[in-house]
Amino acid sequence: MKRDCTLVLLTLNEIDGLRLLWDDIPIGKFKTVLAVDGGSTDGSREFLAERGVPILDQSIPGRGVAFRVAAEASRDERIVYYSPDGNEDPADIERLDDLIIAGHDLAIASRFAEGSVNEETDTLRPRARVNQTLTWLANQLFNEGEYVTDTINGFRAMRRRAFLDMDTSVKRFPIEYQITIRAMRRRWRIADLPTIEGQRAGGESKAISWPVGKDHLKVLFSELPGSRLFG
Ligand SMILES: Nc1nc2c(ncn2[C@@H]2O[C@H](COP(=O)(O)OP(=O)(O)O)[C@@H](O)[C@H]2O)c(=O)[nH]1
Ligand SMILES: [Mg+2]
Repeated sequence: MKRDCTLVLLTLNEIDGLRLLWDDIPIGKFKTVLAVDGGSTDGSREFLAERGVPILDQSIPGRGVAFRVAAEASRDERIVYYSPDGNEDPADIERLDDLIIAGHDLAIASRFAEGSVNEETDTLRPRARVNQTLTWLANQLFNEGEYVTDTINGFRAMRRRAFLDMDTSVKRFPIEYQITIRAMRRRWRIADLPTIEGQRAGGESKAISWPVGKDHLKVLFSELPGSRLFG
């Protein structure tokens, strides 16, 4: 029996990753597989179309928009978001869904849990430090449950209806942060899945550090009225 779950591939010029990872993505296990494409021009769309993957377009760019387009189009109970760029280990796709089946509301592949590996090669690890600071802040302000070690990674699973009911608003990268914070505010059961982050397969990251970092802080502040500081 196939999983009552939609596997979503998020693409914006990821042809190298798609070629490298395709055979390891457990396509046949999911009732629905679809791609949300942000306007690729590198052959990603053709690659997916040749393999029978329906491609949804987004009217405006951004990962946040893509998350909602996928959830609105799906008819399945659960949803897993996967970005085929080399950073995310396809072996974790089914594990994330299993955590939702086991009763969690949100399952996140964590780059900072015990047993995780973060791909950053720079010895000062600026990206990891910023990530971990944002994660610490979210935990301090919103989390009453167990510490969530990676609030920002996009590789995650949820129940589809519950995600739509959350009524997220972020259009671009910090969508994951908004989801995690709202999940904390709603006291969702959040699972950390230690993951091994791989190197990007090709192309370039679309997340430019400073603007993206600033956008995360904006999300943090916009969620503040619901923080523990305000009771
Ligand atoms: N559909 C869609 N995918 C996007 C968009 N922006 C980025 N992505 C995809 O999201 C994933 C993560 O983006 P990436 O640039 O690698 O961010 P990083 O992993 O944080 O450096 C990749 O698979 C991108 O192709 C977008 O606007 N729409
Ligand atoms: Mg990436």
